[in-house]
Amino acid sequence: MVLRAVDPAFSLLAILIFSCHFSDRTHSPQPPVDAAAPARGDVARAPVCLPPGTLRHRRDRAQTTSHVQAFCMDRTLVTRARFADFVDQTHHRTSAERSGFGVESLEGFLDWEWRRAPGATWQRPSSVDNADTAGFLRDDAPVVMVSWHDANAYCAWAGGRLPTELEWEYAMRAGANDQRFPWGDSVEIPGTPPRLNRWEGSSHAHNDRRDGYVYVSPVTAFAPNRWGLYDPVGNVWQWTADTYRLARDTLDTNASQNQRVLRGGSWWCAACTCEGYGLTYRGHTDAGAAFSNNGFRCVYDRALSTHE
Ligand SMILES: [Ca+2]
Repeated sequence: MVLRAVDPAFSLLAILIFSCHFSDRTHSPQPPVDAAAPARGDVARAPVCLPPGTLRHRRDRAQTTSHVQAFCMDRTLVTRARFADFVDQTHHRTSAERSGFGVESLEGFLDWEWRRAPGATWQRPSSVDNADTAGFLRDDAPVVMVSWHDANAYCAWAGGRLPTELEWEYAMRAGANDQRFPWGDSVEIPGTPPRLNRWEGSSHAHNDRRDGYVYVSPVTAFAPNRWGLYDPVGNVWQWTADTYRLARDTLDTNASQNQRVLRGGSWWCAACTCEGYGLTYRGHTDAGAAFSNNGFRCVYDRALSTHE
């Protein structure tokens, strides 16, 4: 069942606020190293190990250079199949299961409209069943309706942690300095296949389906970036470890311990709303919130053998 009106008390929570940070980057040029060669059909289980490097980036009108230590990162977003393994072994109860609802947006809603979906969980993220929402239920779909707390618990179980914003951007840029997307500054390259899963259409009343997906897409549906990481942007927002601050790198009285940063944009992001997909945008929401367009991947401080 879906509430038929926007819950005003929840609207602020439901809307991700985006700010643009067009950055000036320099990266270590060394190629990444596979932690383990992926077996056929098992690409999601093989993390990629990235070299150390530096990012020279602009934040809040100031330019700074940050050093990034070597780390390994999940090649793909965490899938429903992997999250199911975690739940089977730990009996973890997600934030949505505890609260009794998730938050969703569906084709036909108004732009920026999100609604509580009572009973929605990572296992059944959508309140409606149709050919498009069936994509949420694939084993190789990214897990959604997971809070920041759920993502942290999963990554700890997997022997890792959530990436910092710096690590996330370093990995997803893969050396693409001063670009809005890993492949350039334009979201589309004429004559080539779509590069990411985003919302296509003049509004959320109708999706043009040009990239093939209204909601989530399988985690290897689109080409990876040059370091072999899939869905560097688009598909689902990715939780990071960082607390959201209006002015990053500064002390800020608006900082909230409950607001965590997400990066990358999602299937819901569109030219008619936020254009949040891309390398320069930041999203943020409550650490306990579970949305149908939020997911995550983990990083590891050393090469590891993934869970079997
Ligand atoms: Ca799409």
